[in-house]
Amino acid sequence: MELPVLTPGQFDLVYNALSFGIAAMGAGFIFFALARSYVAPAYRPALLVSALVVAIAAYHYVRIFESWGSAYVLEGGAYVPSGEAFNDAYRYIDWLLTVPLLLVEAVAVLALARAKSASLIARLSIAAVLMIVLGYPGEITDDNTARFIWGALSSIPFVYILWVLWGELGRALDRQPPQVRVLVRNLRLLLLGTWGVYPIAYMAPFFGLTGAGAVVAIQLGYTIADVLAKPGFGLLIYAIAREKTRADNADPLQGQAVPAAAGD
Ligand SMILES: *C/C=C(C)/C=C/C=C(C)/C=C/C1=C(C)CCCC1(C)C
Repeated sequence: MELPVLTPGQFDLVYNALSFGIAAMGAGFIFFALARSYVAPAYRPALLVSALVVAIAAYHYVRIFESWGSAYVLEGGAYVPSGEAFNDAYRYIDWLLTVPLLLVEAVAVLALARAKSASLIARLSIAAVLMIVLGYPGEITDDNTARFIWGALSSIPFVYILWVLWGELGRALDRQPPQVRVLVRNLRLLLLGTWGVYPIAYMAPFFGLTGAGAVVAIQLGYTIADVLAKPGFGLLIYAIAREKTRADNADPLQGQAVPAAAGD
């Protein structure tokens, strides 16, 4: 999209949101890397994937932040395009890598048989790649008709992913211990609630927002959704892993305390 002139308030809003994105992803990485030792070994791969997701996102947020800063110069009290492009591709490349990993996390909580998990991950990942690849041409065009058509095409795999995950997570509810059930239910709502923000932010130009308003709404929407869908989602996965560890009666903290006491 062609960059509009921004007021300092509009420029700073996106600048600060992107900066917050870096902090949230970076802190998430440290948390998930350290939290691994608080869950049973069976649940560690899910936390490792959470750590990977936020590490990839932290890197891309640094690049988006830099790109935003160099796309504008302050001139006579307004932020005007510097002539350097704002690179939206960082976001889409980030999604291409992190969305399939988030799907792996979601499927991991389902605790399905290995073959069923693998085929589910494969189908959902193909749909995720289609969703992102079809959304990109619409994201970078100034033509609203083209934006609408690409967005509609991208929504087909999007609806498929949410439909399949909603159903699978629902069926998984019955297999969970009672304390875990409410967390899986929340995970399902978080998934729907946060993934739903992306197409809404994408459609900002159709809600009467033009120029500066649309650019700011899109960047804010994607950043807030990313923080909830990556570190936020990871935290809920961690909570589920903790509960399951307790339910399996294999709390690694107790496990560590027992041999130490016995050795004294
Ligand atoms: C961490 C990043 C995540 C979870 C990204 C999710 C992205 C989407 C669900 C994007 C969906 C889109 C549509 C459904 C239509 C318009 C184009 C997209 C790509 C914004």
